[in-house]
Amino acid sequence: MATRSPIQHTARTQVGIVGAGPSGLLLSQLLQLEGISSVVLETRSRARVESRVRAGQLEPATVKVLSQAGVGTRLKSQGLPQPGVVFHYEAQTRRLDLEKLCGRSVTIYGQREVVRDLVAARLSAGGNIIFEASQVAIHGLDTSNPALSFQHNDQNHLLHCDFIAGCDGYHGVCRPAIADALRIFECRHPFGWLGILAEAPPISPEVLYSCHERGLALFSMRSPQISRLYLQCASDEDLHQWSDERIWDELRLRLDVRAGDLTDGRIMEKSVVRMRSFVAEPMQHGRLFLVGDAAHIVPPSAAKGLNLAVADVCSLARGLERFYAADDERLLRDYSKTGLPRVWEGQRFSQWMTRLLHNLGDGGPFDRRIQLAELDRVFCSESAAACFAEAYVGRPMDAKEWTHP
Ligand code: RFL
Repeated sequence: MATRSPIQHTARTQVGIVGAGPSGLLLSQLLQLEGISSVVLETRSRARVESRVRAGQLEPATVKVLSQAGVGTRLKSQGLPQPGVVFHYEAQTRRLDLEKLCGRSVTIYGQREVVRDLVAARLSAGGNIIFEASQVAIHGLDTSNPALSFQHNDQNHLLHCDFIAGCDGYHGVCRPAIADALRIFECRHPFGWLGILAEAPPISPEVLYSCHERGLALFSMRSPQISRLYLQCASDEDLHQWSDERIWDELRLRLDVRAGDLTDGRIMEKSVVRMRSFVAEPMQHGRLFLVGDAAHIVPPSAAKGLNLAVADVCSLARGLERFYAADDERLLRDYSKTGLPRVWEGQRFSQWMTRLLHNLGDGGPFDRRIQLAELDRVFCSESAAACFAEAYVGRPMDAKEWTHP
């Protein structure tokens, strides 16, 4: 065992979960509904986990799973249904009616709220989430009795498990622990997103993508008072170069709105994220399963990351339920094989949206004309629009995959 000082506490659970992001918390919640025990180890504090601003757009399948998991009450009352999506390019504003095109639509509900709902549900059900756990390390993955060691409150702990779920995101420890068994597929994009969360009334009731020659701008509303806005920027953009005034001016320019239409309210959060496309194959090794961002990252252009993570969670929860209920290992054995086609479809569409909406830099006017032709095609061909809507809204739920039908 690689711990430096003697273990002071040992415990046992069926599934050890690393990471209390949406993946780890939802997995723990679904497992509890099946009577399977778990412990969640999280490196950050509860306050930090509950305050991270990230995703906002949930596919109908994700909304359904969260409701089935018992965390749908606030989502139902505060989630903002998005029956359509709006594109602005070359001084035209065009809307796609998602409901009409594919009979389903997406919902805006912040990831922060999803996490808060899940933490509250876990804790009120007596769930064990250990926040501020440090030095998390994995042991015995190739045995039937793997373990997680960690430090908490200056004490060394060892948690024996049947299985380990690596829900610790892109920068976590689980994927590196099996690096030798993985093949990595990666694509870095030469730009990032500068995102703000601001007290500003909506300029559109629906998500609005502006495909501007200066780069993408994206508007979405989080509530009637709060907006989430993004600007394409350099991948290593220096936030200090962006005063609030400069951000609002650039947003107005790219969104093509007048000063009075987009009011520059208080900016509550400001950050730059890099665009990354990444897949680790296979998504499992021995008794470790990689889930969500630990296994794959998509650029946020098509709002797929959290939705893909939820689909992984459901498929793993179902596999674990079959294992414990019927001693049937087949779903667990096939976790990666069944998940990867879904992941690559998410990558395909996210890549397409990324290339469609950003200033690609080196492509010049030729690439721009291709983008405009692609956009026109979506609006001029009903089958292209339907195809877009289906990919954007996500596939309908396959009942076999969810733990709790
Ligand atoms: P997370 O959310 O990164 O959570 C991982 C958790 O693991 C903890 N951790 C550790 N814990 C213990 N020991 C360690 N060694 C650890 N290392 C890390 C971390 O502290 C953290 O709490 O991964 P998870 O749960 O898989 O969730 C994935 C989603 O967060 C992500 O896919 C989405 O945010 C992506 N995304 C979007 N997805 C959507 O479906 N719809 C959207 O609208 C959407 N918008 C976005 C997005 C991502 C964005 N950024 C920040 C890239 C918009 C943006 C700007």
